Amino acid sequence: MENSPLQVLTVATAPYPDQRPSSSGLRKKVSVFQFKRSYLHNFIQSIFSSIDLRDRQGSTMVVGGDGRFFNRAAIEVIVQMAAANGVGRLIIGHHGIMSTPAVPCVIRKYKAIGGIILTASHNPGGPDGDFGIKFNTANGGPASEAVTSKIFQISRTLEKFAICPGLRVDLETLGKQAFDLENKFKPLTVEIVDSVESYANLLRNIFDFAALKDLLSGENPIRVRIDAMHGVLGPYVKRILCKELGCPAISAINCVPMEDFGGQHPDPNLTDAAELVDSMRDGSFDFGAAFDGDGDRNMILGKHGFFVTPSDSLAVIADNIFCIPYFQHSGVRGFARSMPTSTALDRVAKATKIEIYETPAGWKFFGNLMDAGLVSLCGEESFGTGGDHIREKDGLWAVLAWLSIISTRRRSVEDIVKDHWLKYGRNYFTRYDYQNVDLDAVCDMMEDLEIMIADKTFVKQRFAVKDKIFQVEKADNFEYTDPVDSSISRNQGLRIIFSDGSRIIYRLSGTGNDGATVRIYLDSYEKDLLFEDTQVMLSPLATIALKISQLHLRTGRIGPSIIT
Ligand code: VG1
Ligand code: CO
Repeated sequence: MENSPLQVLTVATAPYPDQRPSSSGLRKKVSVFQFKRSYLHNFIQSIFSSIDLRDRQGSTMVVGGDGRFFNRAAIEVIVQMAAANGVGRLIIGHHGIMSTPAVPCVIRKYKAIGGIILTASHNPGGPDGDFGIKFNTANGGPASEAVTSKIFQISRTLEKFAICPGLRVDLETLGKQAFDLENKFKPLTVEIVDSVESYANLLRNIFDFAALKDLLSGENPIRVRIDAMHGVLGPYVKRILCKELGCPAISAINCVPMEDFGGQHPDPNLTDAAELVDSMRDGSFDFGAAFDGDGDRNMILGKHGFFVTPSDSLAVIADNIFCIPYFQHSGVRGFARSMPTSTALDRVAKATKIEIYETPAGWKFFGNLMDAGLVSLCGEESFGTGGDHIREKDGLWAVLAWLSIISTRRRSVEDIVKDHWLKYGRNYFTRYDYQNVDLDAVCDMMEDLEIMIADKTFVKQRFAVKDKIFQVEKADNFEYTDPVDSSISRNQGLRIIFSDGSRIIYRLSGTGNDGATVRIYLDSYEKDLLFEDTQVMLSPLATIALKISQLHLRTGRIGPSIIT
C-alpha cells in the first residue's frame, strides 16, 4: 500500500455528442482523445456508469491495448478512473499490451465483468493516426448493441466523472500492486499479467501442438512467413510459433510492436501487407499470414503468394473442421457468417447438414449465438475468423487452424483451396472501398438506393451486361433478429440478390475515420469456371452496382480507394 490514501475527485465536464461506438468500439483521430478536453475521460466514465453499481463495486476488469500511440497515457487515466468508480481489481497486460483475442481469454480466466481494449484495430496509428476504445463484457466478447447504446446515451448527458489523479501504476513489473483510497473507497489491486502465456495455454488445449511442431520444425518442415505488421501480435508469434513450435527466426517479421506500426496501415490485405506478399513471390515460403494492429484479423497466403479470400478461408476451415482437435472433442453446433461474407460457407453447411446463421457485420453479433451453444465457427469477409473458444475473431487461431489442416491433409494451401472449389464450386468475391467520400453525398445515395430497391417493380427487373443477364430475385435493407434474445438490428446494409445467387451489397463503414467509407461487396457463384480472375469474373456485377448507385457521379471518384 502507498503511504497516504489517494484522493478521489469528482470533476465537472460537458458532454460530447459524438461518442457513439460503431461496428467495433469508438474510433477517432488520436488528437481528439489527446487534446479535446476530457474526451477520453467522458467516454470511460460512460462505460463505467453503464455498469450497475452493484456489479461494478469490487469487481474485476481487464485492460490492455495494441500498443499504438496514446496506449499508455490512456491506460493511466483508465486506472485512475476505475479506482474512483469502485472497481476492485484490474488485470492489465504487461507494458499495457494485450491482443484483442487475448482479452476474452483473460476476462474468463480472472472472472472479470468486462474489459477495455485500447485499439483502432487496422486503422493507422501514431500521433496523426487513429485511436480507439473497445468495451467487452463478461462473456469476453464485444458489448452488445444494447450495452453500446446505453454507453452512448450516458455520454450525451454526462456532467461529471470520477478520478483518482494521484494514482500511478507501474506497467513494467509483472505482479500485484495495491492502492489505498481515501474515505469509503475500497482499495484497488492492479495485477500486471503475461497475457501471452494465458493465451498460449488456451491454444495448447485447442490444437495438437506436437503435430504442429512436427509440421513446422520436424524432419521435412514447411516454411512459413508470418507478418505481425508491428502490431500487438509480435510477442505472441515469437513465443508460440517460434519458441514453442520451432519456426526459424526468419519466419517472423515485423514482430516488434510499434506505436505507429512503422508508419504503415496494420491491415492484413494484399495492398498493406505488400512486404509479405513480395517476400513470398519467389516460392521461398509455403505458407504466409499477416495480422492487423490488435491481432484479431488474419490474411492467409499460400506458396508464391496464393491469396485465400477470407470467405473461402472460412468455408475451407468449416469443411476441414475435424482437423482441429478442439472440434473433435466439442463437436460442431453451427456456423455463422456476416451478411456481406460470401455464401461459400452456406454450401459447406448444406452438405454437412450443419445449421448456419447470417448476422450483420461486426463480431458482437456472434457472441449471443456462441453463448447459447448454437454456433462453433464464424467469420467475416473482412479477414476475421474464429471459433467459440473465445468471443472475438482470432488471427493466430486462424493460422493454427490452417496449419492443422495442412498437417492432416499434407496438401499445399493452393491445393486445399482448389480441391474445395472442385468439390463445392467457387464463390468469386470482392469488396470495393471508397474511402473519405462526402458523407452527405453517400447518405443521399443510400437513401435513393433504398427507395429504388424497395419499389415492387425492382424485383424481377433484369440487368444485361455484355452476354450476362441478371434478374433481381430479392432486394432489401438487411435486418437481423437475434434468435437468442429477439433483439432487432435494422439498417445493416442494402442487398440485391439475383436469381443465380449473385449478390450486390452496399454498406457504410462504421470504422473508417476520414469522412465516410462506402463498401460495395460483390459475390457470385460459379459451378464450372473455377480458375478465372476474380476481377474479370465480377466485372459485370461491378458495372451494375456502379450504374444503379451512380456512386462515381455522386462522389466524383473514378474508382475505389482499395479493392480486396
Ligand atoms: C469493419 C468490418 C467488420 C469488422 C469491423 C471490426 O467494420 O467490415 O466486418 O467486424 O471492421 O474489425 P465496418 O463497419 O468498417 O465495415 V476490427 O479488426 O477493425 O475491430
Ligand atoms: Co482488429
